[in-house]
Amino acid sequence: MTNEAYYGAEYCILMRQACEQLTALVEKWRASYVGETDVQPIVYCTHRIKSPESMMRKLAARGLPNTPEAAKRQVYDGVGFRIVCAFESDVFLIIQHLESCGIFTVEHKKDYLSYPKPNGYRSVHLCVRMNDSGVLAEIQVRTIAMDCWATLEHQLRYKKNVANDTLLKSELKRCADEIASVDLTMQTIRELLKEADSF
Ligand code: 0O2
Repeated sequence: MTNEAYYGAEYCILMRQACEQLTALVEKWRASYVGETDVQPIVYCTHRIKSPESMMRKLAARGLPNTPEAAKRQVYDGVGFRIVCAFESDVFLIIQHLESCGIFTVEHKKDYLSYPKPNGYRSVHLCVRMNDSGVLAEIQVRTIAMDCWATLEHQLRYKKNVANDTLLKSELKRCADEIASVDLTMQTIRELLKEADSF
């Protein structure tokens, strides 16, 4: 089924507009950071509109009515926008910018960076409502290292029934912990270089 057939053509336009507004916001920040800091905080962004099949699975899993209306009113990540940052401190910097940008209202915040999920997943999610259209969106902000883990983990096992799961889970968790340690070391190296620069 196409997005238009499921969400409706008009709503699809609003969803795409939300992606464009978020992209423009990020591009504005990227342009204003050039030359100001040591490393560009935002490495890249991606966005997607959740496929009808994936949305229907989520509605069913949450026990919500299997209707496009429920999808539009009760699920935030119909529009998913991801911002991938260089360092952990950049994640919190970008979250601060997002919270005060004025183009949407933050309705929930999930800080899996300060409080990682048991499987090792680390990101900050803002569940937002666009101020002009009322469209719901989920903005995920994470480091480039964690994005690498999350992308592979998503393909390998997230929400899949896999044989030999205990070993897989613990190996993926070990990788997530190693990545968290790399993020911390990179952050420390950055601070040391900044200090050296300021002498
Ligand atoms: P997709 O294919 O990315 O769209 P949920 O747990 O999804 O039922 P909720 O409230 O939407 O409920 O959860 P949350 O925590 O905000 O997660 C929403 C999205 O975050 C997920 O979307 C994933 O993109 C990402 N995410 C959350 N936890 C994990 C994880 O453990 N591993 C990975 N790789 N990604 C995660 P969807 O709809 O599940 O999937």
